[in-house]
Amino acid sequence: MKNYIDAENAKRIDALNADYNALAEHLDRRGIDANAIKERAKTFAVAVPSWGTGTGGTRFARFPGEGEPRDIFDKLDDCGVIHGLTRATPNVSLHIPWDQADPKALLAKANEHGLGFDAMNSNTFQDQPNQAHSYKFGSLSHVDAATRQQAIDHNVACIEIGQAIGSSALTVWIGDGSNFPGQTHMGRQFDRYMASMQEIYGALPDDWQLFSEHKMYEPAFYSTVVQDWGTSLMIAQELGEKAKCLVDLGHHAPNVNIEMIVSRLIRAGKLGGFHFNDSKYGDDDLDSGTIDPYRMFLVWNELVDAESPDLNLSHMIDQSHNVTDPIESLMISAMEIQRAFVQASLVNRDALAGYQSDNDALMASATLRQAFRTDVDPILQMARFETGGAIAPIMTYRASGYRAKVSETRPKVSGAGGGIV
Ligand SMILES: [Mn+2]
Repeated sequence: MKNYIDAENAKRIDALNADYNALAEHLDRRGIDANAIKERAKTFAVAVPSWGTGTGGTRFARFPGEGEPRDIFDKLDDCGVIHGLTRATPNVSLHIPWDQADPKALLAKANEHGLGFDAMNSNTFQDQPNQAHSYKFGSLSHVDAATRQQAIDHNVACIEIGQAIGSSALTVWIGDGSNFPGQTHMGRQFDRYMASMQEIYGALPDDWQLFSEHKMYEPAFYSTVVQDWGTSLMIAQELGEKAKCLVDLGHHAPNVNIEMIVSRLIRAGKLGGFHFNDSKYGDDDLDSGTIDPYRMFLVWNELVDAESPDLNLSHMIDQSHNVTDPIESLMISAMEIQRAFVQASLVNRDALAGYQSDNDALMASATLRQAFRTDVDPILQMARFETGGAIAPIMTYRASGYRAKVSETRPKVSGAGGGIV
């Protein structure tokens, strides 16, 4: 890939230098040092979900793409391409049992691409072949103790695998809930969930974090055990210091003020991280920044505002790619999330605070929009160029013919997809 990066960058570097200098001059007039922002851009990292490298599906069908990864090792190869081109995705988030493999082999493959491992994800929302107890009616909150124990044991096993590969967090998302009023006793169901989570928390190493991920609905359409950030906060507070809340941008009702949820969780000291994606109607799992980039900017505005050594967040992408090449979608998404981070870094916070004190709503809002409207492409491109990445990742990827090459050794995989969590 390096040869393609060099060749494609050579075509674009003169234009980039001109664009970068023009932007630097513009930012200088606003009192902003472009080089300092560029160095900040280089510190950005978002983890790629292993499951995102394959084509996802809807509730109705999955249409496999060419050269899809056959196993976790192919997925790590694809993640290596994404990071190599964007320099923004140094870590991979694994899903167990989808990515079950010998930890030594996982580490060796990750090292080959200079990748590390982010949060581990447990899976108790579907049954595996030969599983003793079914999750049809729930997992960690199931009425049957043996089923709950099986789900607890699986989460503990995820921690053990994670320890062997250098991960330090476990994300728990469950599909438990109910489809009909009266189907479950909501209070007792939550009690059972908390008791199970206490067991998992007890197995957590000292330097690990446990992320509770809420989701409003689906697959349980009437009631969901961990349905919103209030419940998630309750869980994190009851479990203890190592438990935090994970916010998946798609797991809210349309128009919910997610940036305000972020602000509240920061205040409570309980924000742990994000699953980035975008949506129009529900948990659409569309590419980050494709529907409402301003909302993502406003989320990042809160994060940049609250930046401190104590706020150490896990950023992950969580998307389902149904009609695009997953590598391209993941690259675009990583760059769009990075863009929001950089734009939020341009907000004149002293001016904003002044407008807020003066109740000048118009200028306060305009201050945010000025940062959001700034075209920071040259900063993102230069940050990539200077760290060995591609000025234009998508065009470089296409020029490399990577997908066609891997298609020769990876047969089409049909059947059920997964990964909308
Ligand atoms: Mn998620």
